[in-house]
Amino acid sequence: MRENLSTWNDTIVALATAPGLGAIAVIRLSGDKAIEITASVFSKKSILTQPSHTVHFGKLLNGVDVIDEVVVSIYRAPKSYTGEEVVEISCHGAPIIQDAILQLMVYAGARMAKPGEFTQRAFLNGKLDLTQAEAVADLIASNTEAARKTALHNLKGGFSADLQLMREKLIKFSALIELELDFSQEDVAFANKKELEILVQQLQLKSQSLLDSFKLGNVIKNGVQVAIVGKPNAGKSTLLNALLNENRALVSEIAGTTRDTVEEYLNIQGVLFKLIDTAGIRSATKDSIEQMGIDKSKEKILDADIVIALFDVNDQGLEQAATWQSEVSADKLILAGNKKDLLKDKSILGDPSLSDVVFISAKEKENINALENLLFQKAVGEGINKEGTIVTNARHVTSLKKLVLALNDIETGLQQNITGDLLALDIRQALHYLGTITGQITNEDQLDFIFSKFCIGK
Ligand SMILES: Nc1nc2c(ncn2[C@@H]2O[C@H](COP(=O)(O)OP(=O)(O)OP(=O)(O)O)[C@@H](O)[C@H]2O)c(=O)[nH]1
Ligand SMILES: [Mg+2]
Repeated sequence: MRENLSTWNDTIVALATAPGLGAIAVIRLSGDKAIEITASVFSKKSILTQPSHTVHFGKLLNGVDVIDEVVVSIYRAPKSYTGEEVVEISCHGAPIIQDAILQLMVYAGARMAKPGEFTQRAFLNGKLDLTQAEAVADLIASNTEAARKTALHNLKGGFSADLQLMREKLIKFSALIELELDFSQEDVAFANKKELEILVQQLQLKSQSLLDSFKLGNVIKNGVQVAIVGKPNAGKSTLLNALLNENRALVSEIAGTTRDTVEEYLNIQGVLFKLIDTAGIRSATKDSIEQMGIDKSKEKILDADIVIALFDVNDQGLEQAATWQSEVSADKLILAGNKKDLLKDKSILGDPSLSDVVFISAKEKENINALENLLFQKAVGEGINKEGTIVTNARHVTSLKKLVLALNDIETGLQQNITGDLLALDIRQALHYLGTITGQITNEDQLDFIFSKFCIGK
């Protein structure tokens, strides 16, 4: 498959920096003719014979027209990002210059690169495996510290290393069992079935823990949806403003102020939370617009990863807390008792049936930190500080799930003492799914799909 795909011998070109005005822009070429093409429009000295990892100042010429004064960096194959001949041209950052140079390169024989094509070539040339290539996209898209760290861990091969070790051990067993099949007349046993059983159990544990890490991985990569819900006037919009530290949502003493949902992002300790302020929920309203808001709030409760059920502690706090506990599952519910500054009878704060409640004053910004910590704990737990790999990619989850099933088949087979040829089939199946994750086994459509999500120039 790789041989087939790497027959793309076009030289590609793209803008590597963000489009638009900047002090400097970088245009990158990769392919057999990258240096040749650049040399044909570069003046002052010939870069054709220059060694790898060198930079050269000169002019880019369209005939006799000077397009720009540029710095050209040369990376010779295989010591480059893509593993091919690579040239990076740093030019002045005007969009008109960027366009002129791209056109010049296409005229001189390069082709515009597709999204992710540089990284795809790096993968096809064995510079990166698939999980590492995917981590490049994640790294570029990362918008929090936690997302950056996880992507970097995977880019350095953290995820692949875990899987590669498993794969090698399994390949060894597969080889031994196939050897047994060759000698089947002679009744010899090369593979130790007990050892295989132990390996399969270790693999099951490992894949399961990788699968479990996806809940956290998803949080890190995509953020956490938090719906702030409660009765009208509970102080939901005031709480949103307190968490954001700005007056984002309209606050008033009139019940039913918020009609449409208001959404804003909050970064807590490197994890992104999408806070959604909703319309207050009351059982009966004649106002049809308010009713639409209420229906939307109920939808948000279903969609949210975490629900902050906010109630006024001065208004039947015990009853309200109990209602929320019966309506929202405990794993996503945070109960917040608001307006504690107005409490006349403070005994409610020590009430054992309200031990799960965080008491706050949104208006006075009291205990907002405790609520933030609770949000972080609920979404992430201790996971983020743990060593090890966190799966963030839905494609990997699908393959891991299939891997777990294949491993279960091997285990059952071993218990039922099935014949070597059937066992070998099951092992091959498990190896297949392991291979699809790191990209040893893949198909062209899938690769195109993965790389099409990259940005152009990477
Ligand atoms: N004393 C006190 N007043 C608060 C507190 N939080 C909110 N309020 C007041 O309660 C009133 C309602 O606040 P909002 O934030 O608009 O309430 P809401 O839950 O968004 O209301 P709706 O959008 O109508 O559903 C306002 O007058 C706020 O100033 C608090 O902690 N203490
Ligand atoms: Mg409101």
